[in-house]
Amino acid sequence: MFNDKVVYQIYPKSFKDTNGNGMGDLQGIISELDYLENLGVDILWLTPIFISPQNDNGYDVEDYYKVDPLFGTDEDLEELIKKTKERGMEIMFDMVLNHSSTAHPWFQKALAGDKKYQDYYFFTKESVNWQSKFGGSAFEYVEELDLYYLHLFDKTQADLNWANDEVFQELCKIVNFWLEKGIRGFRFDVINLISKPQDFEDDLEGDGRRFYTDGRHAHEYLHRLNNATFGRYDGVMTVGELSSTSIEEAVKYANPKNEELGTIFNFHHLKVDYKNSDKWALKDFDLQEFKDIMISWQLAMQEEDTLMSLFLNNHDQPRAVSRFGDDSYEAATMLASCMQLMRGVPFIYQGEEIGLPNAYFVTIKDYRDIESLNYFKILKDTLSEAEILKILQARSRDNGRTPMPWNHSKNYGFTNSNEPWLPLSKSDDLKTVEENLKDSNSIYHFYQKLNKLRHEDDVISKGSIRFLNENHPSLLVYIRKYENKEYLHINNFYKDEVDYELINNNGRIVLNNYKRKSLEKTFQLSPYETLVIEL
Ligand code: TEU
Repeated sequence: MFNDKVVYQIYPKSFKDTNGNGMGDLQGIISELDYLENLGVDILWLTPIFISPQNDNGYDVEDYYKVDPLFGTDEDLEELIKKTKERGMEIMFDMVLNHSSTAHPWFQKALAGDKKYQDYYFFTKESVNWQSKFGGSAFEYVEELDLYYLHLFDKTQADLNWANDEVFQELCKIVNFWLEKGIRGFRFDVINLISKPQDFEDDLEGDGRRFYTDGRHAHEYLHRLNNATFGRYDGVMTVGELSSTSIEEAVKYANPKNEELGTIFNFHHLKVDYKNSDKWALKDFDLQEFKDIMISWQLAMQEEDTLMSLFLNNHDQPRAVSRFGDDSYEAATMLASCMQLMRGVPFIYQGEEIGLPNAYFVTIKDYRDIESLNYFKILKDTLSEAEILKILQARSRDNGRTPMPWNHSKNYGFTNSNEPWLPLSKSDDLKTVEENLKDSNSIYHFYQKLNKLRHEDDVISKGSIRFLNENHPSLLVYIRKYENKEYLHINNFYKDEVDYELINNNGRIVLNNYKRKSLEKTFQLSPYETLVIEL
């Protein structure tokens, strides 16, 4: 089980540039292994570093066996794996097996008319009305073939046909290749979308997702993948990214008895600021909805003895500290404490540990993300440019992708190049890594404490969870318990102070983001305060 481990997600492009091309690279990661080790993380998840046209920043893979020269060489990767292991950490790879780039030789052969390779994908005579997740139709017409092919994401990301056993064997070969190279973790991209019907029909109720989300054979494919690859090794941590799934399905993917995945990512709790479920319509976040989702997922996972991942940030999300907080130390630490100390496996996304805020870009020229650029065009039909820019400021995936600010030298020490691939955050509140390391009360040092608790305290790693004050308008409160030790965990999600009454005030303060030294039976929680008490 991985309940005492912490995963740190690296977005290599934005981590640290050492070769001056304006993009982070593997040597940049190697140069900061001390930083990561001192933070106290166990597994480093790297978003895809394979050869790719980079239309979707590496989630469009052209060669699953080779490092993209943008990030360095195969030797750099070997050095990284070796040096990571020397520090007692492991590398987790991001496997994009639902689709390949259209630049992949398989797809190129399919385009050239080779029937064998057309069966690697979904080529059809007619298209149906399914929508791509990045906007527009999910089918692209190929004139030379007079056929359409399916792409649930960008048109350069063609969906692979897992029902074809040759495809399945090729995918197993890739995973086994990396296991032999020493990779001991895998994050499987949109892995609940791998089973599609063989005949497509129009979706008269929605965008098509009900036909391919958690499809008929998804569990079976994953079970077979597990048994043919990572399940043959000890200690491989896996996490499956699940798109639009349900609790019932998620619990099955993560149940160790089913031999599918170690843990899962679901996103329900990160849609509580979507107006009518529309990502591109702004709304303040709804704490009650957030709580209801967290409570039901935590309890369902606990009931089946399965693990969920604990996260508010990743490379597809705006920064939680800006989204659910006010970019302050208090908000960053409360959000971290509230999430990370629940039951499951915590994931930290690069920059989160220094409270890195959103990008705050004011012009479309600063954006690079394919989804943001597509929606900029799509939304123009109904909204003014100023309105769209406001939406992108809140919702663009580039908010989470701005480069790491290491120090106050040129480009915050991220690159020597005059042109970082994506501008750095324009926030005035930004604190660099250097500033965080110097200040013993920084967000970084708070994350260190959280990681230590995860590693050393059985209540956090093994304890059960139950929730209190479930309908309180501003607090999220829970109890973790292991054997006869109990922690009460109180989190104030807003700026207003809140009264709270304890049953007794004899408890010990385990963690707090203010300088609270003692407890009173009735007291006031400060703005964004987090408080953990051993009862
Ligand atoms: O994301 C899958 C996914 O559906 C989303 O998180 C998506 O980016 C969001 O819903 C758009 O609003 C994964 C990767 O994490 C993402 O970076 C890739 O772009 C995507 O798969 C395709 O490989």
